[in-house]
Amino acid sequence: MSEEEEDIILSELDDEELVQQMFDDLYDGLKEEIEEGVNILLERGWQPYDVLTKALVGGMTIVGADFRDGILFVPEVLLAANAMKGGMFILKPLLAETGAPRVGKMVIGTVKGDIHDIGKNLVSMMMEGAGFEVVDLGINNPVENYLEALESEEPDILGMSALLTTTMPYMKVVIDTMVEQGIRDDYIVLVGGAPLNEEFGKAIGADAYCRDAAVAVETAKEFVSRKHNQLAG
Ligand code: B12
Repeated sequence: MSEEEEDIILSELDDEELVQQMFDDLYDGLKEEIEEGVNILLERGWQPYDVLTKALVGGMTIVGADFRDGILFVPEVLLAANAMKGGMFILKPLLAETGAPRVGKMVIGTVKGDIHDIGKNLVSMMMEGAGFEVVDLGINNPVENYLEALESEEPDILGMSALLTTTMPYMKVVIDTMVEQGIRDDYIVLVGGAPLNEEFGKAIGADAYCRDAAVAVETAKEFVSRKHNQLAG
């Protein structure tokens, strides 16, 4: 084995090198290495949220760019997503461990025709960490799934995720159906996903578009406290 091919020992790298190596490992879809990297950063005292955003989301951004540019294809991106999920699985209980009091309930799901779930899962994790109860409907949800969950779960918030320009208009189908049934104003509707923006959120009648999971938490808290104040007053 030549010098370059020798196995890299992750624990011997400094933080910056390790994060760079994790970008490479995520790119290569190496789940075990990603899990090891996450554990090492945690052992070194990194906050779970920093591991998530700096190492995992940072790595996925690179994957996203190369997917867009036709350098990576679906099978490779699936492996990268799988590696990312391995890391997220370790972080999930830690992010949820903040002991925050229950502040509200959210039903969340990716819309019909769309199977991207990493962003949605991240939002769920961060919301749980902030004290929200989250009911996750998974991917590829037709309007009926959302309506059934709203009725049975009685959440404060409905969250919808879409990563494709072809599936994002489906959010409007869901909101329009809620309007038709006279239940739109009973819920706070938050939408998110890479191709969306604030203007789109307004145009389809959502309460807010959230750029990332941290903004989702802040926005959710704000709307829920506003709602409770209205009810009280
Ligand atoms: C991983 C990935 C995949 C994986 C998904 C694995 C999985 N389990 O999710 C696989 C390989 C399966 C895949 C498949 C496809 N993909 Co894809 N994929 C991606 C990629 C690289 C990363 C997405 C991701 O996970 N990002 C990381 C997370 C953390 O970010 P996020 O999803 O944006 O979420 C954050 C925010 O948006 C927000 N948020 C998200 N959801 C919500 C919801 C709420 C309520 C709130 C408040 C906030 C919020 O908070 C999140 C956390 O901060 C993107 C590239 C990109 N730039 O987004 C392409 C991308 C989305 N995919 C794309 C395409 C074209 C496809 C395919 C059609 C490819 C094909 N030819 O088959 C299929 C579609 C399958 C389908 N029907 O859904 C295109 C979409 C282009 C477009 N204009 O529509 C992109 C943009 C790549 C590109 N540039 O070409 N993909």
